[in-house]
Amino acid sequence: MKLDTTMYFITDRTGWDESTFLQRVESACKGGVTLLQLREKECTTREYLALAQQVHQITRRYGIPLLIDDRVDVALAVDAEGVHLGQSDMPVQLARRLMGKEKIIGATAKTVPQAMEAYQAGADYLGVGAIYPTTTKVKTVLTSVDTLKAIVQAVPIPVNAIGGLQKNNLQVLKGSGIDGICAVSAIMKADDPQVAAAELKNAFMQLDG
Ligand code: TZP
Ligand code: MG
Repeated sequence: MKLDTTMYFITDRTGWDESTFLQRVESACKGGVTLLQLREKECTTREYLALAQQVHQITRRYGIPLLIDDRVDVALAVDAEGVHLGQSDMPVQLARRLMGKEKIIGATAKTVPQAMEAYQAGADYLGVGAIYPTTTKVKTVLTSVDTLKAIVQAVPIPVNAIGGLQKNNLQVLKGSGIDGICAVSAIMKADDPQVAAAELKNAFMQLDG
């Protein structure tokens, strides 16, 4: 499946029962999500596998690549399209060796050196942030838009911004050269994930670079 990071949706099932969660994931897919990451920390490996399989059934129907946060084993077990690795997760080079050339491997980078290292190790795209504080439980520090721009200049792979992004606060990203945006809450907590995903994607595309 082709990598298009324009509207990258990352899950957080906190507060939703399983069937509502899956309905919301499907709704987001209908809204034009181009890449989806399953990112669930509070479950056993057995539960994570079952959830990943169910989410994969949905994403396959919409032709959207599914990436698994952190867990190369889960990604391989459900034949997901790839994995996303943070700075404390498995090194990109090792994951590439385990997953092969065809799988998508994304990495988190907060500095230019981290970005260059991830690219050289074989990452296919980078997530950079947090641009704004996040309301999720994710522990992260802010990354400036200047650093984001420097990362875009430093690597030839797609770069996405992440962290607190909403349809009405994307202006700071104008001219940054990023390829897309990542969002959890703007979609996951929206009244209607389909509308939210479509509006967020549209707001990003309107930025015009
Ligand atoms: N990494 C940096 S911020 C973040 C992650 C995984 C969470 C982003 O969530 P939200 O709700 O879009 O701020
Ligand atoms: Mg991680």
